[in-house]
Amino acid sequence: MSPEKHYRACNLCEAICGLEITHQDGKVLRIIGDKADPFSRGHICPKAVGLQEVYEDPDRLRHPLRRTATGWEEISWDTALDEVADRLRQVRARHGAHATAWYAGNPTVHNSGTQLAAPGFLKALGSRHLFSASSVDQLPHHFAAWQLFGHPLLLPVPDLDRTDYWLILGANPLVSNGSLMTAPDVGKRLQAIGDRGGKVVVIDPRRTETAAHADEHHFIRPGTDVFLLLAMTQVLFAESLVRLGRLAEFTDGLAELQAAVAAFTPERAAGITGVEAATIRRLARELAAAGRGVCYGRVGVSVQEFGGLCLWLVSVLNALTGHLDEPGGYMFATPALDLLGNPQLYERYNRFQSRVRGVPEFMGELPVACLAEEMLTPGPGQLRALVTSCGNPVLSTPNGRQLDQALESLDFMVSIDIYLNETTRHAHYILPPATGLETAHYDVSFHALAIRNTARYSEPLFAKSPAQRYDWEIFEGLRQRLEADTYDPATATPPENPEAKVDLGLRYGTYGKAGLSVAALREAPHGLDLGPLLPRLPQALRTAGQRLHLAPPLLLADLARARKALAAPSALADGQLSLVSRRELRSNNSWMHNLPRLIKGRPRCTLHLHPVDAAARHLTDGQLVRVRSRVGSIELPVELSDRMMPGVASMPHGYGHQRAGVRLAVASQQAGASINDLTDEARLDVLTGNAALSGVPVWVEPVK
Ligand SMILES: Nc1nc2c(c(=O)[nH]1)N[C@H]1C(S)=C(S)[C@@H](COP(=O)(O)OP(=O)(O)OC[C@H]3O[C@@H](n4cnc5c(=O)[nH]c(N)nc54)[C@H](O)[C@@H]3O)O[C@H]1N2
Ligand SMILES: Nc1nc2c(c(=O)[nH]1)N[C@H]1C(S)=C(S)[C@@H](COP(=O)(O)OP(=O)(O)OC[C@H]3O[C@@H](n4cnc5c(=O)[nH]c(N)nc54)[C@H](O)[C@@H]3O)O[C@H]1N2
Ligand code: SF4
Ligand SMILES: [Mo]
Repeated sequence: MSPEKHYRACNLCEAICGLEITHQDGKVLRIIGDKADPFSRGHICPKAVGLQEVYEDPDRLRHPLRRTATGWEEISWDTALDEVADRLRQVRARHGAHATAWYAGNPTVHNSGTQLAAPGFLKALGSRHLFSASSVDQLPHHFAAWQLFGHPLLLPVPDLDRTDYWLILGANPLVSNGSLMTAPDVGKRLQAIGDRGGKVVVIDPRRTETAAHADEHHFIRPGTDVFLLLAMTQVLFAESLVRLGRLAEFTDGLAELQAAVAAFTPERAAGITGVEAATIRRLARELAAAGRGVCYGRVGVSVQEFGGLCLWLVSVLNALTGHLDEPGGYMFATPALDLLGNPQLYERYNRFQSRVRGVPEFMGELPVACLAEEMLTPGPGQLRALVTSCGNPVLSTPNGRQLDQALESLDFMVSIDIYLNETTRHAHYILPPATGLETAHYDVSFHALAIRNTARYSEPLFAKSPAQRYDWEIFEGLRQRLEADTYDPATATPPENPEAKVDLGLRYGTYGKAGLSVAALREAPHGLDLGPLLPRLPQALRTAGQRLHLAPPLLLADLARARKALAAPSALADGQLSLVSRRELRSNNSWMHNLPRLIKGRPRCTLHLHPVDAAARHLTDGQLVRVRSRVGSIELPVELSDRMMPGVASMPHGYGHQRAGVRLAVASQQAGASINDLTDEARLDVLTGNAALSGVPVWVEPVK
């Protein structure tokens, strides 16, 4: 056969770039950006080749594995699904449905098969012990959205292409390619802000790649953004800069908000944040004065002790300056497939608490920072089994070593995953789905978070082998077996293909009347542009009476913690540094380090340290150091960088592959160390349940 071209969306990160893949006889010849994709306009990043590398990776699992006394053995799908379902039933019979936990990792939302089929399986599983990567990531965004707008999935995004002022806190979109903001080619869009005379300001304890392309950058002490945001809010009131505009008609809580922030002045914020009072004041004035402006915060302000307050204040600042729900401001997408469901009041909060620490449930989930203790603490209700899907919590959640040990203590564990890695090595069974180029895909989540309204459907490029199963077939196979007392593959109904759900969602969605469906998207292989973001308030609000709540009681109450922290800042002990994470362009969380073309080059798992902090410890560039925290210690080389704020150290997350039993030939050679052997499961944003991964107090010393 001669070479052919295939068009699909890259599902490796939130930017959902269109790809043009040239292939021949089942082999990928070339991957470039799809210039005809109206959204990504030909942009891709180096990770796009990862799709080919995952497809070809000899370490990627293609058959179900069963653990035996002497090692792993390949078994058939029917045997695997039967035995896994039997084991899950046994745990349920002996210890009850809640004795089995579920952990869903990040690729869940990059994978419509899993996203749409896992809920049916979870219903059949019947456990309330549901955990996910959300509680080491964006739970504070959901919490704030629920409190302000009435639904955790009503997440506003910066309207990048029309803004003239972009204030960024704790995000590095030039490297991450954007998060909770689907915007392929952030670089060009950021450049365009400058070209039209606008301004970009970055607040980050590191002078990041994004900061290097911004007009202004300010260091901030990790975990203190809440005081900067409170002070900016205070300034807006004190200087009569509040302009609610159109929102005034349906907004509540302005007076309560004003009273609540009154004491948080820029002068008080300056001491704790390290950002000068005059700068804080000026930033508030600039945001207020911007014709089209937006304040945006992401992982850095979410994974900290005041994540919920930070994300609330980000929306508050946009609302008070007239930028919420306005072009160029903080807007809501109008997705073709809307996950919000029926318009009942959202009440999934604190319906139950975790057994050991008593932390409230939110969105049907418990904080993953509590997962290990629920396994290790004996007593009624102790977790006995675990199902993981698309996740590597041993490397991605706080105090990963503790979880590593806890997994060994389980009666049963099954992982739905494509690799034998740091987490799945503890499983009794691994069920590997077909993935990436072998699957059909619709970005259920990311079209809803995109800075333009768009829709795109991807067909599989290569057929999966007959020996493989799709993720949705695995979930449906387990669901049927758990639901039926006797399961007979001969008479069972065939599993429902998620394509039918996508199609239904599209046809009943906003653009359904105009003919949008899976069939229509198949006719548009480069994706459809459905236009710029449109104002959606108050109609989109899910609060009682469709009111916008600027001063929700749960958040106002949480300010007590901030007041306490301001009165008695938790200073670092003598010699301690504050540890934060960073991302790198050629890596993706923990799971793309086995791909030769991406991992090649000099080792990237290094500790960045300001020269002043290095000198104080007599450290030279490249030297091996030991980093210690309350929970553990790791070793890695140090890299001096004046891009770091003095007193702050940074390293990437997702490394630490040199562990017995992993089957990652390439990653094991560039193993690195895991930052989450240092992060502390006790550090939590107690309001939202999100782990406080940022600002971990650590000691750094030379390895003798
Ligand atoms: N200290 C620190 N910790 C962090 C972060 C940080 O910044 N600092 N970031 C946090 C964030 S934002 C996140 S999202 C989490 C991520 O945490 P996790 O989601 O737990 O970790 P990932 O590394 O994304 O693991 C993805 C897993 O999915 C598997 N996988 C890949 N594709 C597929 C597929 O198609 N199907 C299936 N079934 N499996 C697949 C991979 O093999 C891998 O095991 O980490 C968090 N942890
Ligand atoms: N190349 C690549 N792309 C990715 C990923 C990846 O691993 N690699 N992961 C994907 C995932 S799962 C996600 S969630 C997104 C995340 O996307 P982003 O939110 O853009 O994440 P980061 O690049 O980690 O940027 C977070 C920034 O916060 C800063 N920071 C840390 N602590 C604080 C603090 O207390 N205050 C402030 N103001 N800043 C702080 C860090 O220095 C860092 O620069 O990226 C996604 N895209
Ligand atoms: S930016 Fe994200 S979506 Fe685009 S090519 Fe890179 S990994 Fe894929
Ligand atoms: Mo994430």
